[in-house]
Amino acid sequence: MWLRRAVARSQPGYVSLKGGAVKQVLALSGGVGGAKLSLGLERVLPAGALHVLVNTGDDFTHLGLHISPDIDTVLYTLAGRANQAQGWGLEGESWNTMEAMALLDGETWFRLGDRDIATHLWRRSQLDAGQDLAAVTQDLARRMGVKSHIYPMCRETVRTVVHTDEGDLPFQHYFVRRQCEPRVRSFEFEGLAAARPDPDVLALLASDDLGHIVVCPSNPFVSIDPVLQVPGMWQALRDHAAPVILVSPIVDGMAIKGPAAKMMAELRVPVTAAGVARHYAERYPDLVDHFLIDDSDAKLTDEINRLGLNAVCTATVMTTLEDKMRLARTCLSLEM
Ligand code: FO1
Repeated sequence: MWLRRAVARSQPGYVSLKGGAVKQVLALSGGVGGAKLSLGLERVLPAGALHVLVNTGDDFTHLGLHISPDIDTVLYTLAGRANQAQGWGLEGESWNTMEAMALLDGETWFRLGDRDIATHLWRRSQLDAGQDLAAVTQDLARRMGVKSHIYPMCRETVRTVVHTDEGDLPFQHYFVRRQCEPRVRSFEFEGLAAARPDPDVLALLASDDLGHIVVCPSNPFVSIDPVLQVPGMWQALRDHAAPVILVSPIVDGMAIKGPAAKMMAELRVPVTAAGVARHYAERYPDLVDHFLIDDSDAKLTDEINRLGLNAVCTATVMTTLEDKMRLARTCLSLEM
């Protein structure tokens, strides 16, 4: 026990308040939904106690730049600079570069704002200088004044490929260029077999200072599956003593944001919170302890409980900061 604590205290994520150990929280996140709950968690926790593990399957190289959409959505949200109406990018953005690109007849289907481009240029320069994505992300967070710890799901390159009725599409070509129009057959996470969980995240999981693991209401198939399927990751989460709490991204048969409902229908998964619960229960046995569903889905409680998850009804739709903090407190009130 002493040795494990000593190891934990040497990790960057260790936080001490008034000499005592403060429990750390690990959140798994994709883009918008994950960033919203991460913000709620950050606001109710002591500074530095939140660790966010973020999907990088959506990353790609575009116009020579390394784009990490989900990492940037989490970073910008926690920095208080996210364009909330748009759901990605920075607030107060201008588009001069894209307009100039259009005059060159260059690629403008993936819109990079002038300020956002600074992030991508900086990331590219640091990667070219030999830093890995985890170090670059940590540095970006520090420069943006973010106190929480943000980790890419792995340091290796993993790319989501969407198998559709019209052939295989790289994720952003499916999502942005084709506006999720082609019918999905399945997803593949290229490079995943060679990926490893981030060593800092493994160190956190090896410590008993981790109090809760929260799977945010992000898309199960393209945001959370890539994170959990980094070899060894979901088993390490399952084997930790901390409770795993998952918030359903489907409320009353609809996705709060994004194409999750359309994907589920095309994959022939029932478009309900119970359909989401079954996906996790079957693919990751014994991982999830508590499954948070919206009050409007209370009728699904028995069905979800029968899958071995403890269904908890609460208000899961996050519109205001208060909603985000309330949901965060509910997550953190749950024990094994
Ligand atoms: N999403 C869009 O729908 N259209 C865009 O032009 C677009 C540009 C973009 C630029 C930077 C960035 O970090 C994200 C951007 N996104 C855009 C969002 C992003 O592609 C997706 O929302 C995520 O990959 C899904 O989580």
